[in-house]
Amino acid sequence: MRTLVTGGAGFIGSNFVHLTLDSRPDVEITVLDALTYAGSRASLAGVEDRIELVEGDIADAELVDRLVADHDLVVHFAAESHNDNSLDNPWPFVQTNVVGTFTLLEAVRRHGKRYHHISTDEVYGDLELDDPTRFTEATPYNPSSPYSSTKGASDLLVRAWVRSFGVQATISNCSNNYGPRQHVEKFIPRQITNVIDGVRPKLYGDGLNVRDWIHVDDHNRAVWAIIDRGEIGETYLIGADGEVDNRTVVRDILELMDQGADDYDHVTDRPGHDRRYAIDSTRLRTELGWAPEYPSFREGLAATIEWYRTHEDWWRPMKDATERKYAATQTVVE
Ligand code: NAD
Ligand code: TDX
Repeated sequence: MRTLVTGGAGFIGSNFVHLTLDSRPDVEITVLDALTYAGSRASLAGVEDRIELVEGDIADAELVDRLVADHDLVVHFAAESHNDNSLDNPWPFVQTNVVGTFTLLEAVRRHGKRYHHISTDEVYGDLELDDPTRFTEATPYNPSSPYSSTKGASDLLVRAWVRSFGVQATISNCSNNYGPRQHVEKFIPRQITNVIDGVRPKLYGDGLNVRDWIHVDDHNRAVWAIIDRGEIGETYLIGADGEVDNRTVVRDILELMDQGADDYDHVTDRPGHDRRYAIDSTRLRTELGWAPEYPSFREGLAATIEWYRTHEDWWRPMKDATERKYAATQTVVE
């Protein structure tokens, strides 16, 4: 199966490429990636000779048309993905997440190709800490940030292209991923690399916000389950029952890295900061037989810390610029 992976040089997309090459000998991969600040050839180290890497923009209609025509399946990971950046400058989020997705959909419509759309639980907005409900496929869209609203817009385009034009698409909305090759702007890698550098972890606001963590390989195995066995036109939520508050994550990282559990700082909160995300993945589990393979968040976290300890060459080039950017807007608060 000839598969076009957009965003395959980013965090989740590159892990998808590695996992697929390890487990699916029937799949040939082309990566389409603009190699923005978030994408790097280094994330595809070791598999360069087994894939084709096309450096280009998903909003380039001519390029996308040519590539889609030549593949059986498109798995669409490419996005502007960081909430903090979307608050600073929303335009690239509209361009890549909305116009880029539109461009891909038009190409798969013209050529009649299978399309899987990667999205996020953030399209559903947030939950109160004491709300007993979790997000399901039926939860109404209610995004908070420029990032999540552009992802929601892209999901709605996919639904409309299925209904109006019969495009052969599926959608997945996943919770927060962690694992190797995640950019150091994101919460977990930022704190691990801070600790390696002797810098105290930075917790936004009161630190009681909850995220529902899943290992990136469990996410990507679910993506394959949906491509293999999912129903066309349907949406599947992906989550591993991994709700943890941010303060606990920081304390776990400090303990696993032999530091005092209270050696962190509170910094300026993110404007509009979503309080809690929580996924009910019953549909994926019962209809498609998926289950997470990582035994626990803490074990996955320990393995992730080990990856950053042994791959400083991968993250060091992006660390200083990332922290300089944060320093411009975040200060330590009591
Ligand atoms: P990332 O920022 O690490 O990677 C994004 C990749 O897309 C990069 O390689 C970048 O170069 C590429 N890209 C950006 N703009 C492009 C463009 N215009 N044309 C071509 N390539 C472009 O993001 P990620 O965390 O790997 O997220 C991947 C997908 O998964 C996104 O769609 C995101 O919304 C979704 N998602 C992420 C999470 C998470 O926790 N990280 C959770 C759920 C869903
Ligand atoms: O330094 C930090 N300190 C901190 O307390 C950073 C970078 C983040 N945080 C908090 C904010 C969030 O409550 O940690 C939590 C996680 O933050 P991010 O890593 O920025 O992720 P989030 O905003 O939850 O969004 C992520 O999950 C859903 C991904 O970035 C999205 O692409 C995905 O859709």
